[in-house]
Amino acid sequence: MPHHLDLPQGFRWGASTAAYQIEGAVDEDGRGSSVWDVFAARPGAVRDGHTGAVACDHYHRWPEDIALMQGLGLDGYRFSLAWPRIRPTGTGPVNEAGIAFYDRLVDGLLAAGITPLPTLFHWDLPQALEDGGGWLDRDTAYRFAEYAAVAADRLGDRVPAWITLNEPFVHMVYGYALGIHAPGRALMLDALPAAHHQLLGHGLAAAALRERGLQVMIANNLTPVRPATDDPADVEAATAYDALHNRLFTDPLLLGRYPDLSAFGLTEDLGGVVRPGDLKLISAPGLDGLGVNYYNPTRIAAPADPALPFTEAPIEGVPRTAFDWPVVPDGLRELLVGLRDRYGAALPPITITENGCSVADAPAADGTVDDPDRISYLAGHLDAVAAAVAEGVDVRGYYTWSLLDNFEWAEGYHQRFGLVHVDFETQVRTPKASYAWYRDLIAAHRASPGR
Ligand code: PNW
Repeated sequence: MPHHLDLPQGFRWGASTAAYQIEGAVDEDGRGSSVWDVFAARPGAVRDGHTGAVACDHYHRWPEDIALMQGLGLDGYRFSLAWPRIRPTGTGPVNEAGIAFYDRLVDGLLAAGITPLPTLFHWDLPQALEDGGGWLDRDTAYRFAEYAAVAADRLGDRVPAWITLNEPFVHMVYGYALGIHAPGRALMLDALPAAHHQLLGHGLAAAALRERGLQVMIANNLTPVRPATDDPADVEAATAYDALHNRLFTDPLLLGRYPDLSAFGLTEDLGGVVRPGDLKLISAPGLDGLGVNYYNPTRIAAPADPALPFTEAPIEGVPRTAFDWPVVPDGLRELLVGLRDRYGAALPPITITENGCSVADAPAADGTVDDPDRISYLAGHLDAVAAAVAEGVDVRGYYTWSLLDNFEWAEGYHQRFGLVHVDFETQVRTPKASYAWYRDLIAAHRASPGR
């Protein structure tokens, strides 16, 4: 039975991926080295020493992957451009062979009736820029805008809407504060300049896209934050965490100012990093859409250790994914309604740009891959989107993470998020039960939209 969803006519159905997680071909056609190539080569950085050197070999198998998207009946496909393919050292000449790959991909998508939705930066910074300080260095924001202009000049005739950054929060925290992701720096709160410089890069790139008549979005990792108890110390800690995870990356874009980060000992100018005029550059281009990546809510308690003003508390009594992330579909409704309540008229239309779960999928003896846990995860979260829409939130589309099992960063190939199983020995793709379920859901919604 196809699941019935009360979502608007014209709601856009999609799937998401990212360059380093699927492309492979890291040394082909003039691609430069990225921070992820270097980080993954460090002993102990990625589980079992996995790297993205081959990944899903999408660089060569993209026609087969587009056929899989077509089989789903997708309206849109969110992927990312590898900056080191387009401008290998981040500053030098443009690499035509790298652009040619995205030309082929975009043309292939359009021929299949699928709208391309590229992300300009999904964490694979050219290593040459990292050697100069990466996102801790203000210049990286200007280099990002130059690269955005090149990509827009070459692909903008066929690509209407663009996402500048993927999850600047996760990139700052995992990449620069904790060192779990590339570039592997563990600076704790000294990572904050990476937040501002990514946002500045967004603002400068957004202006370049706008000048070329293109639409601009950003994909933020957002989470509803719940205090562990109603004890005022827990509530205060939850407010501090919300400012760091959510508002730090959304207030500057929509309200033109940073949230109060005094709980972290930070001044309004983030210790002198924010220069006069920056917030105008960040907010002035405006956003045509806010991309929301949602996986789970966050529960926060008063600090156990005084170095940080919060501590994360476990969410009990709910199912967990193979990644051990709690499954709380209503958290997505709560998040969407909370965004509308917080930002009101300043909130642009929302697209869910990632949502999905890791399941320990393996083909059965007959070759099929049954993933009921993923189907129930997706069904529950789509119901939550429909519930938010019923409460008046303007949500325009849903892109599931992910089309394919892929290189899951520090977890290597151990976490499988795909609607399509990938055998990383043979590169054989096998659509899972969730693939057929999503295909049928999209078809049923098109045949009878809810509102
Ligand atoms: C996102 N967390 O990353 C990324 O955009 C994807 O590239 C990634 O594959 C996907 O989610 C699944 O992990 C996240 O710990 C990484 O809260 C970590 C977290 C959230 C998102």
